Parts: sequence; C-alpha cells; structure tokens
Amino acid sequence: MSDAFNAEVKQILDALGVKSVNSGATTGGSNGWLKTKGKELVSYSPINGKPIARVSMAEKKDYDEVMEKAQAAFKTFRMMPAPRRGEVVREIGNALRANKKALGALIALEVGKIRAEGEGEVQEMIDIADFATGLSRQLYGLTMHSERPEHRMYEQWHPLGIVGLITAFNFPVAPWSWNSLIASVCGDAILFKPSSKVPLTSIAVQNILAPVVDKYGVEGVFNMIIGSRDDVGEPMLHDKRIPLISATGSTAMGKHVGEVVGGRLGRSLLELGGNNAIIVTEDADMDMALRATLFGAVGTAGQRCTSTRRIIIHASVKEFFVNNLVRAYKQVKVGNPLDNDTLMGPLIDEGAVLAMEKALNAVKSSGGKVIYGGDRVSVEGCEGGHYVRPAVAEVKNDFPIVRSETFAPILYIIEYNSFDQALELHNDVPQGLSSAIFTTTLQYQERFLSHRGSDCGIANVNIGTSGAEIGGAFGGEKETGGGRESGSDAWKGYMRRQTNTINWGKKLPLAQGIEFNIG
Ligand code: UN1
Repeated sequence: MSDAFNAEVKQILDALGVKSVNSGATTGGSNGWLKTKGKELVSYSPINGKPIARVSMAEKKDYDEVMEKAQAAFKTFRMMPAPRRGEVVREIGNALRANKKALGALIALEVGKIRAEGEGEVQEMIDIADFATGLSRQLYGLTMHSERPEHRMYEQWHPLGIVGLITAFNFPVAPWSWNSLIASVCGDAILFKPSSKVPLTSIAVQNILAPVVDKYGVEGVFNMIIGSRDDVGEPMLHDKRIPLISATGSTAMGKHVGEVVGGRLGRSLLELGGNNAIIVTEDADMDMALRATLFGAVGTAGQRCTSTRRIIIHASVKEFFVNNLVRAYKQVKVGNPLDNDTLMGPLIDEGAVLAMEKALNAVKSSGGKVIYGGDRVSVEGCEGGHYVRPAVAEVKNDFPIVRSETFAPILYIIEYNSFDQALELHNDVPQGLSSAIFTTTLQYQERFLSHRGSDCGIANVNIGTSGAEIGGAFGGEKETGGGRESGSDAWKGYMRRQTNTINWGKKLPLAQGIEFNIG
C-alpha cells in the first residue's frame, strides 16, 4: 500500500480523534470513556485487509457500569423539555455536518463503500437530526370524546427508558442516528452496540457528539459499548432495565433477539433481511429501470438490506434488458472505494466473498446460469482486499438460494408472462422489506400498490428498491421482522402511551352505562 494511502488513513483518523488503540465503551462526552481492558478487537479495512486501528473491548463489568450511568441519566434527561432535547439533537446534526467528509471517508475505509455512499450515509444522519429536532415539538397524542358527561379523555406519550441498539456492519451509523436521535428527543437514553466488524466509525461518531454532550450535560444519554456477544450482546437482550431492543441484522439473529426479548415481554424493533425485487413490465422506461437496477444491485456492493436481489421481467423485454444490463456491468469500475472513479468497492471480508461464491455454485447446481461476473478481482495496490465482479444470473424464483438473502452483489433474473404471475413471484419469498415496479401503465402501478400487490414494507413506482428517504417509516414484513424506524410516526416505538381519563364533575358515572350502587 502506498505512502499516500497511509497518509490519507492517518488524516481521516486524526480528523475524527480515532486513536491506534481505543476504549470500547463510553457514556458519552469527552469524559465518558471507560478504561476498558478486554480483548483487543482489530478493525481491518476491506480495502486491503490491513488493520486500521484497535479497540480494547468492554467486559461485563464495563457493561454494568454503563448501564448504571444510563439509568441515572435517563431520570434526569426525561425531565428536560422535549424541545430542549431537540436542541441537543440539532447541535449533533450540525456537528455531523461539519464532519461529513471525514466521517464519510472513514465509512469508506472501514466498510468499503465508495466515498459518495459513505457521505450519503452521513447525510442520512444529518437529515434525521433535522427531522428529530422538528419532531421534538410534535410528540402529539390524541384527545377523545368521553362517553361520560363532564369527563375528558386524552392520551400522552412518555419516555420509555433505555433503548438498546444493535446494528450491522453495512450501515454502521445511519441506523444509529435513526434510533438514537429519535429516541433522544423522546427522552430516552441509548445503549448502542455496534457491529464488531466496524467499531471505529461508531467511536468517531461518539467523538463528534462529545462537545454537544458536554455543553448540555447529557452524559449517560448516548452510550456506546463494544464487546463480545457474551459480555454485552446477550446481557442486553436479557436485561429488564432495557424496555426496547432495536436490532438490525440477519433473520437468524432477529429471531433470537425476538425470542429472548419477547420472553421477558420486552419490546423489540427488528429490521432484518430483505430479498428485494423490481418488476419490470413490458412497457417500462428501460433506461430508468436499468439505471435503478444498477444502483440497487451494485451500489454498496450489494450489501444493503434494501439491495435489489431479483429482477422479475416480462419475457418480451428480457433479452434487451439483460444485454444492456451486462453492458453496463462491464463498465462498473471495481476498486479502491477512496478513489473517485470507483463505482463498487470491496465486500466486507473473505467470508462474504465465500458466501457469494457458494451462492453462485448453488445457482448452477439448481440449473440456473451465471450470465456475468462473480469472479474475484485483484486491484493493484489493494492486494488483500475482498474485491469481486458483480454477478447476474438467470434463475427460477423457487431455487432455494434465490429464496434466501446473500449479502453480496448477485442479481437474479426471473422471467414472467402475465402480470398476475409477476406479483405471485414477487411475493413468494420469506422476506418483505423493499420492492419496486417500473411501468408506465397505471393499472399495473396501482395493482402493485394495492392490498393484492407487493407485500413489502416499502413499495416504490419507477424508483429502485434501495436509497429510501428518512422521512418515511423504514422496515418490512414477514421475515424482515415487522419493525419500523426513522420517519413518519416511528417515534411512537420509543415512547410509552398513556391514556388518561379525568372526571371534572361531581358524579361518578361508570363506562358502558353500568350501575353499581349499594341499596
Ligand atoms: C440498511 O441496509 O440496513 O434505503 C439500511 C436504503 C438506506 C438504508 C439502508 N436508506 O438503502
């Protein structure tokens, strides 16, 4: 690796206060870092497989210490008026704005996304900060008309407590912001456990927040802990002091979270795997459909939960579409994500490359055909990185491999003849996160969006499956877990609702007209 690259890495880390060895736990602010002494966790860059920096992981005793601080902080923080909490979040948004370039570059370095997508992830954080700031003045409850005279009935929303947050490597910090910035205007404290594949980006975010935490005296609200499953992950799931666990990851992981948290009647908010498809009808605008497919399937090297995994295409336009798609794929520059002309960076690690190869072998053994890509790519100056060529394969929707999510840039092409069949194929997978249709026919569009259409949490028309805006509720159905985070009224998941009925009269009428008198 060149000296220029090493100099750039140093510059990114210095700009964000990431050291060569970092503490694995903080209760927030410049004084919140614990002196963790656990096993050393190395963060390797997928760009070249080399270590970037290290973290001494938190142990169970650190977890206990952080939880105690979080509990105490929650008691104070919930007393702060919500609009003031919104001010804290507004300043966090401004701090993120000031650090957008550096943090975007660190995401590129640690996750392997291209710079533009790294900065895009930071932009999501900034956008949700703005949204949450406005929301801090709009945590509205309803008022109802009581059935009893001289009674008033309404509902109000109270802070919930400590929100446990577990996230995946592919979006190391945007889901942190959807959850933490909304939960904090709601008056909650947060305990964040990032993926141990990408700890440095989360450490950098804590450094960015620190001056705001100090200024408002909110240590204990934005907690972060990096530790093993045994020391941190499992204790979080079992901890009755955490009323809500919000988790992003695989369906297998989500089932475990749901079982454990459900077992103690806690709440869980799950954002799990997707198997997102685009239906391309015979009259679709092919140029738009091709561009959306390219971004959806190749963007983030196919490692978004919203990545496009299946194209369900009318037989009459399949050949045209596939030929043009392959032509576009051939022009995708795979390489160092920090280089400006790269369109696709590496996969996260060797395991991801092996999973991709295994999936493509399964395609072949089921009778499918790999039309393009799937081979490893060696990138000059980035030996040791995990580069592949994005793949396109012709398959049947009922191949077992097509029904499961492979977190890699593999796009499955599935042909249909009638629109009924397209909808059936579309919904015939276990997952239900994002979906799209490209069509110029109103009837197809509306059927896709109707209750008989897409069964996903997100359904788009003439827009791809990935790159959702923060303003809508984000999440999906079936094995995607049912959770909703980010915009719309997802904030309600981070609060507890209380229904209040007040009798301002001199009598005590019972509801349902019941008479209950002595004598
Ligand atoms: C994820 O992959 O976990 O809609 C989140 C999108 C992004 C978020 C993806 N806004 O693609």
